[in-house]
Amino acid sequence: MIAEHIKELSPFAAQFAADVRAGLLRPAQKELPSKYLYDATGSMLFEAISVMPEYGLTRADERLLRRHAGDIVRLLPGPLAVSELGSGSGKKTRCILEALCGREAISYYPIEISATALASCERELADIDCVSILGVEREYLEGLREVAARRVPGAHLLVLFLGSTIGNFDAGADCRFLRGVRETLISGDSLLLGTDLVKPLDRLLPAYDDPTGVTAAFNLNILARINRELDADFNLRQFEHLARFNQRTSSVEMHLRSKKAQTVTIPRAEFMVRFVEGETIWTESSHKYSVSELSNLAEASGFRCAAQWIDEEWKFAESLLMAE
Ligand code: AVJ
Repeated sequence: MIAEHIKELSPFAAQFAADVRAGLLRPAQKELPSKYLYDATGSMLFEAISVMPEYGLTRADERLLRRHAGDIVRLLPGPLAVSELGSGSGKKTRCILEALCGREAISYYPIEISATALASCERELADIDCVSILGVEREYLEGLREVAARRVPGAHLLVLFLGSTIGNFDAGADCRFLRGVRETLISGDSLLLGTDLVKPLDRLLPAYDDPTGVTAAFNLNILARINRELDADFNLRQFEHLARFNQRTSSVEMHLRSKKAQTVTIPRAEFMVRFVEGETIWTESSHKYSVSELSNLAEASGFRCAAQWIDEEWKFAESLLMAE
């Protein structure tokens, strides 16, 4: 019986099952990897979050790139190829690509594990004349190595890592990841890094707990996904969304709190899990950086911060890091 459940799973589902099992059977704080928030439904809910009035992050990122695209590309001598970690909606990338188009034809390599996301980014940016889009369906670093291997001699690479996605890595993993990026680059290549900054809690918390409940839906969807893909019986009405700021790590944490004592069965991952009343599953951390922390991070990962732009309306930084 047990073996049968395993046999039916695709490699992706088997990994999902193993990760869910490991996270929910932890003896202390239960957790789920935040990357599983982004299935088709989760990605659409995130797009909805990004237009909520309380969530200033995406608009700040877009504003900075719209205002400073010209300044950014002026600091980067051509010829240049552009690669992006996570293809995003394409809206932010457009500013950079259009600014570059003024001077040269550009190859753009979005790197993304989701084929759907890649396809929609390609559709979104297809109308820009001087850009050829070459999607890479891989994990970030693996994809970047592939892009670097296709480098034309003499050309430099501009890597985009926008939206403060780096803030979702565990503490320390952000620096390790940037080192990994640096290792695929050569001197003179660059990384444009978008990061959300520390700000007062009365602005930060509503951004992760909007009154319309879109963020709650985004968070709860991870349980719905486990129900759909692993046949589990989570009763979503018996869990509630929780956002809190962890001062020690300077991160907004999202949790799902069990409203009562309950047991959930997850057949395709072959386990049952008990929750006591009030117990939480930690589903995401969103780190909020300080400016000095960013310069340390750049230096510790082998980059030099050549320029930085900060949005004053919603503290957010665009840092142009040069590979030394
Ligand atoms: C994907 C990094 C932009 O951490 O703010 C939004 C995801 N989570 N609301 C973030 C998210 C809850 C988000 N980023």
